[in-house]
Amino acid sequence: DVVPIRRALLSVSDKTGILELAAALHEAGVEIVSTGSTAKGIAASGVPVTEVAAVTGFQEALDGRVKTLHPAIHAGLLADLRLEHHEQQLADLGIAPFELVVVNLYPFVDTVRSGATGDAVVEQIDIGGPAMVRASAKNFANVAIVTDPRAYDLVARALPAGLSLAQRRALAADAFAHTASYDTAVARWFATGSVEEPVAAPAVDASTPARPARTDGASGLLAAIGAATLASPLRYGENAHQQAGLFTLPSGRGIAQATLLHGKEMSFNNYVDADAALRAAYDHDGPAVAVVKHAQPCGVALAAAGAADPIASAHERAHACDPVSAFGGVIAANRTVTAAMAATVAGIFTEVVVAPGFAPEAIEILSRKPSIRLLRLPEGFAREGSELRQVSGGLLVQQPDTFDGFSSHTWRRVTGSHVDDATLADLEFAWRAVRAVKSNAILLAADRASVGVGMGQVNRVDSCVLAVSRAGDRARGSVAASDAFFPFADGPQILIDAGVRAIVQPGGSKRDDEVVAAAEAAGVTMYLTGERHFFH
Ligand code: 93A
Repeated sequence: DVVPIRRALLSVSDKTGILELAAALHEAGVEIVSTGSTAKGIAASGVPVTEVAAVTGFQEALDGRVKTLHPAIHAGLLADLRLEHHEQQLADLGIAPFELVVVNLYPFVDTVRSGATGDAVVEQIDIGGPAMVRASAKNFANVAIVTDPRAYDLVARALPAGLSLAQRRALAADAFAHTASYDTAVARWFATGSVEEPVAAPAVDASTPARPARTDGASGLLAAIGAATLASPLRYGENAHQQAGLFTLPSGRGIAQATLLHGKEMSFNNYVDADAALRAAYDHDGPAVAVVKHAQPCGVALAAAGAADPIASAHERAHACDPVSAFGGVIAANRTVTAAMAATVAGIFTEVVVAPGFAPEAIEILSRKPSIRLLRLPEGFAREGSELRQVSGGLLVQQPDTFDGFSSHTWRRVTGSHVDDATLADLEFAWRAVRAVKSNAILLAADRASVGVGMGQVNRVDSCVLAVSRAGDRARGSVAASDAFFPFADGPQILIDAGVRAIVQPGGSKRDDEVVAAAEAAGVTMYLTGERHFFH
């Protein structure tokens, strides 16, 4: 899949590194075609170069507005040489293909920032450059497109063999991102007279992490944020009067990179909720679904054992946890959405379904609903290696809660008798599921599905009351997980009174004795994990 480079087109405004690259290309026997001042520079450095005008037979015209906009150039960029008739037509036209294109665009943003106005700015709107970039990127099967001088090294090192398909594809992604952000700046200038983004990327000083040893991942993220680009201005933020935008990280493989297969554009709140749902669904290895409202899981479930359609089963069980709250919710699945799951979802008012994939019938069923958004995750979906929260005047950065001590083998049983394997599995499920719930979090589970969730309360008693009331009759015989210790016995007492059989919690409260005694008195089995899962 390596395409050997024989002919390269070089046309750059930012001349950084271009002479070194030209020299390396020449040394590898590559023919160099180039525009005006780029060609002049290369020729002056003693490297042979063919002027674009010699290829097109057409002199640069209209003060350079028309240089490379010519079939003799663009057919050479767009010919798909995997197709015999393309190869034949190119030969008939007497046009040679390019295998490498190096272009960066007129410095539009810098020109605006320098204080230029009116025609001087308009003249800096590059037309031929983006056309070459986009043509070559589209034709990544045959052409390597380089828009960033930092990638010259990669090209030079690949000579004389050329670049692999995967490399060309990655370069094409960068190229389209480059032209997209360029046009975003142009559009913004036309609309507002400025190129500055309405939602500023956080100003970050990544150079001096306070505790380098603990913030390695964090400084990587901070550096990445510096390179974050405005992927799309959102219609508005949390509310209609708030401006907002989605910025993507160059290395991101998350919700921000997901593909909208169907439905209206994603809103700010949709992104927040979908991410929260993924956090919950993707914490489980088996087929799992989470239903989220206002960034809180109102149902998390694994498939029932032996279910014919596991992900449909997981969804049904997650939905059943709290059907009232699930109305207008966001659903995340950690497996491909099947037709059976889609058929159930179609009957429930749902804002977003996000999943690693959708069966064709599932798309057909769900796309009959115009407003539901279907989002496919990028391949290799992963949450960021660091989490970040803005505070006034700064940023808080932490490692995500990826603690993996979920096995009951590491827990300490402090009351009751040994429970059976099914109950242990429920406790392990609940202890895992509760960490996607905002603190104070209490989650009741039965048969590896949540049956009542008490979330986001400012005291643990209210979370217990909420979980129990949401579970209703299902509280009896269920198991409970608490994201942090019980400061008093009043919380667990509510669970016990509702008929909860077993409780898992971190322990570590000053009044653990009282908490344990309440469980002991009721014959409820209690496990201490020694680790908590705050999530605020
Ligand atoms: O004025 S353009 O929009 N028309 C063109 O046909 C064209 N071809 C290349 N701008 C065009 N370019 C741009 O010229 C490239 O994107 C690059 O930024 C610049 C390089 O010109 P030079 O080699 O003369 O410095």
